[in-house]
Amino acid sequence: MLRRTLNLGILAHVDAGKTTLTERFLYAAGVIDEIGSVDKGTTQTDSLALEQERGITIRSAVVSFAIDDVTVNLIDTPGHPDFIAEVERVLAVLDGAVLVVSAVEGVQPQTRILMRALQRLRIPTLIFVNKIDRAGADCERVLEEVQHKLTPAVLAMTAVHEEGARGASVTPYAAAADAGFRERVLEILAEHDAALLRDYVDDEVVPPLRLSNALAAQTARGLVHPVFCGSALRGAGVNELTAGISKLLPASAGDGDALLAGLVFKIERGSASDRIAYVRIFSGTVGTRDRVRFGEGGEDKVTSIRVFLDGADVQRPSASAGEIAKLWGLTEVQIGDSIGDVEARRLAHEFAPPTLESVVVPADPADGQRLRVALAQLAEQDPLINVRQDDTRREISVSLYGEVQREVIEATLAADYRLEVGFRETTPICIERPTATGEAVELLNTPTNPFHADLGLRVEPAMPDSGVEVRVDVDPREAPLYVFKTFESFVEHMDEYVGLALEAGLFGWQVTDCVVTVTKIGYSLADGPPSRRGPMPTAGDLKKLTPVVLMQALEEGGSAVCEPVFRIRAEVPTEAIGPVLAALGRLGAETGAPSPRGALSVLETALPASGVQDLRRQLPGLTGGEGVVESEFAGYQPVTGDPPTRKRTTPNPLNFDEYLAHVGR
Ligand SMILES: Nc1nc2c(ncn2[C@@H]2O[C@H](COP(=O)(O)OP(=O)(O)OP(=O)(O)O)[C@@H](O)[C@H]2O)c(=O)[nH]1
Ligand SMILES: [Mg+2]
Repeated sequence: MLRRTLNLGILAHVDAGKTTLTERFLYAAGVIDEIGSVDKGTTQTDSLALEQERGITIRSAVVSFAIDDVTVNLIDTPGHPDFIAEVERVLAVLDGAVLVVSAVEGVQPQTRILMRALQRLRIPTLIFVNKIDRAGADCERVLEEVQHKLTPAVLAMTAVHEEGARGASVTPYAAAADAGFRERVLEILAEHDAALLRDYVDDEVVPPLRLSNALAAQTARGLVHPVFCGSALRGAGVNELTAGISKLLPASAGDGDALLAGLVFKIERGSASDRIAYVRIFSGTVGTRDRVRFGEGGEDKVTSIRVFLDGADVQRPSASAGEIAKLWGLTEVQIGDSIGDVEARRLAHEFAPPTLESVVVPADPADGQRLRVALAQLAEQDPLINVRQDDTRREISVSLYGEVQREVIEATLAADYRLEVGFRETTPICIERPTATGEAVELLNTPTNPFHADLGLRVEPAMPDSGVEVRVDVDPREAPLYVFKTFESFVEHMDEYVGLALEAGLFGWQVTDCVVTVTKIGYSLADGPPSRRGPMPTAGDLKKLTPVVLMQALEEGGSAVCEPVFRIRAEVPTEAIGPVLAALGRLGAETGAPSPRGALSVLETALPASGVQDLRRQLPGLTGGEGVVESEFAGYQPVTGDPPTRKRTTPNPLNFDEYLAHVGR
């Protein structure tokens, strides 16, 4: 029998039951004899000590089981918003997903964020409404919420009985026997299927097989989302969901004989501190002892390969298109690297970046070097922590999504590296946006330019969230093609140099939302006229000159420091509304009228990152522990008052002598 592979992500808000559901699948497939429990710390995928202690998933984990002729590589992801980077890294390797929603808590802000990403990437997604056994479960309400807040294109696949009780169960709807279900299926599928629509309108009888094929086809295209209900804890509805996964989600396609193309989505360190790369292979085959290319110019020999099979990973001589493999031997490989001869896919960038940072301080000042090594290793597994060190090498800081992630880093350093550390206060990561157009030119053979090249740059403000666009507006004949070979390569290099130079603006923050145009380029020649006579420049000359000109242009136009802001939604006991409103007022939030919902009132407003942290700290005291606050990143907005500055990791090019001493001539 030809085996197919389905790389399946399980995504949801925190505590929805992803890890419990994963255990259920493994049990149902006969991979484990006993179902592990998140609360006892005995599940397969929450294997880190820290995950077991805390009862939450921190890292994505791959585990495999079989449904008929399909090998499912299931990726259990964390639901806590502090670990969303883990989810982001797996999105590009999925063939399909199950989005879990709790039948009690319903659609959460995190659910919306995840569903939007799944839809943008057109990942075929089934929805599982879990915890139907818990008091307060209400699948009908949750289904309406899903339609209202996530997508109207949903189709309930199961009926629920004895909802809210331990004995809650489900039965699948059948198109053959259930006219009402058949009608609903036809109605939803006809929207994207002209032939079905015709038959529907003409009252033709549509055979059930044609309906189920059409449903699978539209699910595969992400046009419709079948919804299953059940209880991962008690096993109800899991068989129906399993059948849905095998019938409705498309197994991976790929040619094992084609050129090798893979993507590294996870890095782990083995027991011998060796680097293990998790690679989704899109085409071709990789074998042990093959020399493979990765990233930008890396190449190494694969020393060992393991693939996932029935709850374990097994050694194999090779791995092929469609599979996820663990590769040993690629010592310098990084998350996000392509593997092989062609690039098939890149990592997704679907979620907001971390908005907080904090300085990490070793308890023992003598541990500074060990801390740097340890954090560099953690950054291999999670590049978004973006370890920064200022040029005096005294302070080291990391980017963070939130307090839980900070605690996890602290605990990991203690457990895995025997490093006691403290964190300074977490502060928001701001950005800088140019406020007006600025231009600057440096000419060669002038006192302020030792770099053997002319360079002119213009910086213009652009729309918020537009990022950086680099344009080159010079005569191609003037570009130093003897350095860069082609004009395209020159443009690519300028793009890179501008990107590097924008890492720290006038106030030390990353500069973004602008258009940078190269307005002049020139270089010295050994036999040129006196004004142009001099040594030929190297790529390094332009790389070092770019920040000098760019900062001058930025200074001319000016920039505004903008802080991250969040939309928040607080649910508080109605009697506590007064103190909460007062606290929000002190934090500078403008709040509309609260909308009372019986004993609870809902407040919605926007707050800067620092305010969200303050509110989270104050809320338990203000509401007797009853208040909850949800926050969702909502972009950046100019700070009021004195703009905060960030310590640069390299000297400011506007302090020319210091800069020159740092980069060299
Ligand atoms: N009553 C009931 N409880 C459930 C069900 N599924 C999970 N739970 C419980 O919900 C809690 C969270 O379950 P997990 O499986 O850890 O949820 P998760 O989605 O993996 O959580 P994170 O990975 O931390 O985001 C645990 O206490 C589970 O026992 C269910 O179907 N019914
Ligand atoms: Mg989990």
